[in-house]
Amino acid sequence: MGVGTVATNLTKQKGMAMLTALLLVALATSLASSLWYGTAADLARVRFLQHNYQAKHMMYGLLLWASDVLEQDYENDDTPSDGADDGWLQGIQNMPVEGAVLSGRLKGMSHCFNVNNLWQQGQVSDIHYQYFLRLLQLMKLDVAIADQILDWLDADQLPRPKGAEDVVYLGRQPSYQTAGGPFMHVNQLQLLDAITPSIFDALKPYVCVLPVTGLSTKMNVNTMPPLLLRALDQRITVPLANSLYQDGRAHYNSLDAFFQTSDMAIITNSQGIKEQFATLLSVQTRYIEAQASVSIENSLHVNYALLRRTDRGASVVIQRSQSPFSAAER
Ligand SMILES: [Ca+2]
Ligand SMILES: [Ca+2]
Repeated sequence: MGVGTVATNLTKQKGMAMLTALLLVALATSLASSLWYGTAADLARVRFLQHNYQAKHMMYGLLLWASDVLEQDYENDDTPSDGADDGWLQGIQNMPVEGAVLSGRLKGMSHCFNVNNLWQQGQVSDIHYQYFLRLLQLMKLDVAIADQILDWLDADQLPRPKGAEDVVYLGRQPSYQTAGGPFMHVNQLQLLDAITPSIFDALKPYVCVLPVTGLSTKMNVNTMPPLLLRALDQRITVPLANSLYQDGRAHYNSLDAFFQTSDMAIITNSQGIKEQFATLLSVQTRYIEAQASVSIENSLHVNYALLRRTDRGASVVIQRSQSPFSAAER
């Protein structure tokens, strides 16, 4: 073996040692970074879950607060009634609590016509149907909308004269079927054959979707817009509706007070009108949308709840959602 061969072998061995060392360093670095990443990801996950849990309980707290505020509102009232001037509409903004910032807002849902009222206990509610037809006529909209809503609500597959059942919607891409039961969200009205995007935009300030549990829901005369007041009776003119609405500041303590206001007295003195109106109207806001926002570090948690008030004013949560119950803004 010559000197040259020994030197070459030594160089090779050094090279191998260097390569092994580099590989070990690379492996150690990769292990360390994977451990660090794993730990950081675990920490982020734990923090996320902790924030979610904290936010959920803070939201429950906000809803309990809302129920208290709503109960106090009726306690302080001899004849409980709600208007746009009610204190509970103010909500709370940016209240700091234990590392979080809370905001809560309540929005009345009794200013609008609940389309689920059209079908009650297996039949058409004629008072609500006639009311809705008058509203559609005032808005110069196709009365087919009423029949199509009824076909969506009723359990059969027999289309009404201007209605639409599954056969119409199964031909769509993608296809879908009628519910054969109540609407769950006002945005579902867009699924009806007669409701185009522009018709839905026109309708959405005046209609809503609320559960009907044996009793129909009522509209609050203190918060109904003039157009919905006009739909009550063809004798209610634009000036009369505007004077009843009082630029949104109306606050009648009872339906009798509303019936006796200005020219309404002439209309409500007709036989049976008060009883008919009382089926549709009240002076209270019994359904309320609550929006709760909890901001923790850099995460924002927003949730919605639909509240129903009891006779005493306190509220119970009947639905929860990640999105509003009122129609989405375009
Ligand atoms: Ca049907
Ligand atoms: Ca039908």
